[in-house]
Amino acid sequence: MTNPEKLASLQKLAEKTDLNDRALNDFLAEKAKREGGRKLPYAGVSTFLKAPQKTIDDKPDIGLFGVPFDLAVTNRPGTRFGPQQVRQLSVMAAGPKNHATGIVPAMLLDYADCGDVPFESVYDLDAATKEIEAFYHKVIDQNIMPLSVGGDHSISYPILKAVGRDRPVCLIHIDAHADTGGSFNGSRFHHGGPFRNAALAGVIDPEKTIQIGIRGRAEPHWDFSYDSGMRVIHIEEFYEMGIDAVIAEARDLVGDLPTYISFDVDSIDPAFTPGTGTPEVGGFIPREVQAMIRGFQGLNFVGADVVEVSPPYDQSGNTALVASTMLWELLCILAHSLHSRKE
Ligand SMILES: [Mn+2]
Repeated sequence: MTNPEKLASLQKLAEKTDLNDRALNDFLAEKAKREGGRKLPYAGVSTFLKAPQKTIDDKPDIGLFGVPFDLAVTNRPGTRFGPQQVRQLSVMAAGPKNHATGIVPAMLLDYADCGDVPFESVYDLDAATKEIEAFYHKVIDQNIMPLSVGGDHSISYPILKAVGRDRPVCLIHIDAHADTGGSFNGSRFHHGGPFRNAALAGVIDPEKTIQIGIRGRAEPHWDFSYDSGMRVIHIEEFYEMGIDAVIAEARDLVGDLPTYISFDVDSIDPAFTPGTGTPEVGGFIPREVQAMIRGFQGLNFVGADVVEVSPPYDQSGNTALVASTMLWELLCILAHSLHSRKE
C-alpha cells in the first residue's frame, strides 16, 4: 500500500481545478462565462475548428472558408463535400492549445468560420473559377487572411489571384503532384494546373516556390515546374535530405517575403488519407506534415489552404480528421504570423 502521507498529499493536489497554464485557464474561464458554459463537442452547428460563425463584413483577422467544388477533377469527384465533412470532423482537432508550439490562436487574434464560397455557375468551370476569384477579392478588400478548405486543387488559382493581386507571393506547396500541368481535355482550370496558372498570372513567383512530396505517374506533366525555376522536392529526396534540411531550405527560399501555403491531403500516404481524388501510394505520414508546418512558424504568411478531401472515398472519416489536424496546424502558424506583424 502507498505511504499514507504520500497518498494524502496526492489527494490534496487533486483538489486543484485550475490549469497550471494560468493564462489559458483565465482565457477559457472567461470564454465559458461569455458563452454560458462549455460547448458540447457533438452538439450544435458544425464549424471549422469549432470557430464562431461570422461573415466577411465582421472582418475577423483570419477567415476560414469552405470551397465546395469538384468541377475541375481529372478523375474522381467528391471534393464538393469536403468542407462539410471537415467541419464535422474538425471538432476533434480544434485546440485550444498547440501542445508542441504552445500557440493558442484564439488568444492571439480573432478567427471565424465565414461559411462557403457561394456559387451561381455550378455547371460552368470557367465561370465558377471567376466567381471564386471575385469572392476572395472581397475577402482581401476586408483585410481578412484567408484559410480555405476545398474543394479540388483548382481553387488555389482563383484564391491566389486575389491574394497575390498587388505583388506575386512565395508558395510552399505540399502535395504528391506539382499541379503545373497545361491544358487538359480542353481546359486549363483543372486541379492539375493551378500553380502554372498562378505563375502565368503573375500572382506567385515561380522562383520562390517550393513543392514538397512530389511523386507518381503524373511526373511527365510537371515540366513547367522545372522550366520556370520552381524547387521540386520529390518524396525520395525528402527522405534523403531529412525533414530539418527541407524546412531550412524552404525558409531560406522565401525569407521574410509574403508566403502562401497550400496543402493537398494526397501528399500524405493513402493509408492515412484514402478519401481523395488521386491517391498516390508512398507518401508522408501525418506527423511529418505536422512537423513541417510547425517548422514554417515565423514566416510571413498571407494565407493557406487545405484541399482534395473527398468524403465519398473516406469511409472511416480519417482523411477529414487528418485534413482538420493540418488545418489546425496552419491556423496556429497563420495566427502567430499575423499577430507578430501587428505587434
Ligand atoms: Mn494537388
